[in-house]
Amino acid sequence: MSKKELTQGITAKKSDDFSEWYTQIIQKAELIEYTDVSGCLVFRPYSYQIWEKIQEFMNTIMKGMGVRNAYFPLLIPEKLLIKEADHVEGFTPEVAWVTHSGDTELKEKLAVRPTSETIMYESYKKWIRSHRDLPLLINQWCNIVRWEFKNPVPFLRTREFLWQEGHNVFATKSEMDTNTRLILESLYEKTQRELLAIPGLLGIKSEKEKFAGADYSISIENYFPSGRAIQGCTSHGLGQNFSKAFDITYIDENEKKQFAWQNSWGFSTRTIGIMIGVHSDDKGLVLPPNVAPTQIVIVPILFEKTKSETLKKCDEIKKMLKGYDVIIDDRDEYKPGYKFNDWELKGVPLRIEVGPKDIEKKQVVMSKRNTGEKVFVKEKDIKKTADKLLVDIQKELLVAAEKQLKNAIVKTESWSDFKKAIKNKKIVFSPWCEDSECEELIKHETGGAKTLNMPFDQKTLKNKKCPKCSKEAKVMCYFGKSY
Ligand code: 86X
Repeated sequence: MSKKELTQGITAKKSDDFSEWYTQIIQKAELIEYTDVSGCLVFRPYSYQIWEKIQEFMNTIMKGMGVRNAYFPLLIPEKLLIKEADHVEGFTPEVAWVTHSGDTELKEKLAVRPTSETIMYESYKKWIRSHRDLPLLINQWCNIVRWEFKNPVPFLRTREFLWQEGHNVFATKSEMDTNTRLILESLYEKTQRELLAIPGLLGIKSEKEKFAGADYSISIENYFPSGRAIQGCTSHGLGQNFSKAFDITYIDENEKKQFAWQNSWGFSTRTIGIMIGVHSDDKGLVLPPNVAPTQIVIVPILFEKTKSETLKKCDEIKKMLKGYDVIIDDRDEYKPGYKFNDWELKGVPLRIEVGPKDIEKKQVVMSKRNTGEKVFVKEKDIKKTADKLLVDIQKELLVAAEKQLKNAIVKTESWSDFKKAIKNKKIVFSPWCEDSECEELIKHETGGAKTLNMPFDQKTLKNKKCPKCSKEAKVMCYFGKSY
């Protein structure tokens, strides 16, 4: 995209044509480039920097939990992939295969990893002997390929994507259960809220929506302002399903052989897309300071006579702002107004304007990307004020996103309101019978609303009926059309 096109900014409105707005934003903010392969997209440096911030944040937490990073091969032999049959079932059309080297057919075709349970557990069975080898806590950062046929949406649904997949092994069920939940709350929810300023709904997936290879799956469901729910990330209690298929056993304190207890958990580049959709506006991207590759841009107001003095002042200010990533936009070929638009499009949280008049008055102008609010700041207060404003922006984005999520949820016990809410692109929170057939009917009669998850803390329901089948409700559950 040329510099000139960039000045045009986003021409679609988020509220009128969300999909066009999203498509423009990811390209004009230089996050994504399309390729000739549908569903395979380029992460340009600006979006990859965001991914690196996520990696850094998550690596720090994982390290604190005793999780170590490793890397397993991309290609998985067919026999291995189908060893735990449940987990592949329904997915097989999505597997991409390597069948040839040059013109020669391979003896056994190799799957491009759609997830790495099988290849990792083939190693785990060799590494685990005694209870002293447990827990085994391993994560890998890698790319994944799933040849989906639904229409791709950048970040949200692509055929190749980046993620971390964690695969932990424990001696007991209770350790596994505790850890599966810990990952969701202390790793994923923390990353979403504290780094990306996005709220979510935590809970357990229905039998129908859980990972087939797992005993249970728990998830964070997010709201995407196109009017759909989206599963942000998941943590699966695998029980002993894989340890039995892969013979992952250990000798316990009583010299008895036991099958190990496992979980697996994943967080992907999908969450970058959710963050973009949740915070950004008609001027472009809005990035939370904690994840923004650049927190502050200094824009000098340049005149021929005062140019060197102004630039010198900008350098001084940059030095005051140690600890932040700061850019001085000293490009000669653009006017300040153009630069303002450009950095607004890029979502830089804080802008500092420095002109000759400001220098005379020993002040600068600071402007918050999220609200557009401008404040005059005395030179001596620059660092202190920037600190405060960036903390404020981070908080304000989460508060606004929480409001957005809350407004998207309709609590109801009536079937007609249920259907109306789904039609109005809401998430429904409703009592439910937990019956899979009823779940299927709900999906059918609402044009595709699925169960999202069921909150962990359930109050006992008294005399509540399932709005669809009128049977006694067992749980409160979130429903919605989702990606
Ligand atoms: C499910 C389960 C799990 C580790 C996660 O959700 C987080 C990180 N893995 C992934 N899943 C599959 O097992 C799967 C398998 C095949 Cl063969 C496939 F083609 C697609 C798949 N998609 C999801």
